[in-house]
Amino acid sequence: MHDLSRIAPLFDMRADFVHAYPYGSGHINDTYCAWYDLAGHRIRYIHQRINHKVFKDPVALMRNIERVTRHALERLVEQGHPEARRRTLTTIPSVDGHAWAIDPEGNCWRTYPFIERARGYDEIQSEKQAEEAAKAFGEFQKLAADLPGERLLETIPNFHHTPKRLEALEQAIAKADPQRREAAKAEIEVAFAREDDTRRVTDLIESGEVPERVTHNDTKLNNVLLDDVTSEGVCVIDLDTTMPGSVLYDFGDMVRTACPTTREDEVDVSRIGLRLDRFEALLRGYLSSASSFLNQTEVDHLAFSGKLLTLECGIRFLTDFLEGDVYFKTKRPGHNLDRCRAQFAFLKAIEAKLPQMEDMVQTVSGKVA
Ligand code: ADP
Ligand code: GN1
Ligand code: MG
Repeated sequence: MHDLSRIAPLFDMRADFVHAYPYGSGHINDTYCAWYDLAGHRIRYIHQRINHKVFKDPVALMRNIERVTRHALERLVEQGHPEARRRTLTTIPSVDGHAWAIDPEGNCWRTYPFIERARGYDEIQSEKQAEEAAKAFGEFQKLAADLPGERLLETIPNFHHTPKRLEALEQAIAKADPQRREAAKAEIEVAFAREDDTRRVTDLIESGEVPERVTHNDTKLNNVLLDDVTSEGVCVIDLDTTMPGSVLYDFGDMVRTACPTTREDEVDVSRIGLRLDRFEALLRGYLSSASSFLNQTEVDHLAFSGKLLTLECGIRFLTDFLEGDVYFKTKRPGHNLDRCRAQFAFLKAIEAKLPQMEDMVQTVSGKVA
């Protein structure tokens, strides 16, 4: 917990700090909602400490974010969007004119206007939400596609290189505390039994069949804010991993987070299933905004991408459990192992329904084309 009254003066807020409290359920950064007084009116902002253990160069990361958010705002204004500033993150400058500020302890902070009348969901509630979220992520990719200038910095190299994630698991197993290794025996087997799957998309990228594009790379459902009234995707947030990637990583993570019947860390794995209606809704939403730029190989791997990203995320939770919970924020002992078990239960649910998912891709993409 940080003292936000010491962070507020680092930014050009033009309003008086009132109070702040930890906000949201992200696993990486320290996020605070901060209320300010502006001539008797209360307005709120998001102050965020960037996790510099995860993101080694926060200032370079902020340069990526500045480029992406400026470009998005320019496009929205050009299109005459009535709510342009609610449709993209915009950064509030620091007192010395940067999109970030460094506190006396060396932490890197940023500030965003709070997007009102919208929220992100840890657990999906309706088909409509799936459709709107996927449409918004597709629109984000479309917008990022014509980002001018040099290639974006890779804020985490090989972030979705699944074979390398499996290698990292292998190394973690070798170094792990024996009790943890024993507790995770069954999950380790699940991961290594799917070694071939881990290579499928990286092989397609290497052969050029799947192109590199600017993608979000962390498209979990709570990283898009949906309008409180209409459920429309208002604003894509959490842009730390927006960098060169594959659309399959983005679509796959939507499947991982919008199609299970439970939360990401459900302990009762017997409750974990796959909602095909939600998968179909994701396809409808995503293809409505992305079909104009996807190639056939990308479309043909949309169902598989859900399996891949679920496997990869399970591997990452498992690795973190074996390494002693050093990456993802956890709320209880064994939390990362629970998350891994939930991912692997969902993985099996996908495997059981993959042929139906493949059929849906062909039907929905045929209708959209
Ligand atoms: P993390 O990388 O830790 O997931 P996020 O950037 O996703 O951090 O922020 C954590 C949570 O804070 C989000 O899930 C969302 O609920 C909330 N949040 C972040 N930015 C905003 C914003 N500009 N307006 C409203 N809520 C926000
Ligand atoms: C993290 O930052 P957040 O909570 O939106 C992670 C994602 C994982 C996700 C699992 C930078 O996302 O890659 O899929 O947790 N982000 C980073 O819930 O590692
Ligand atoms: Mg997040």
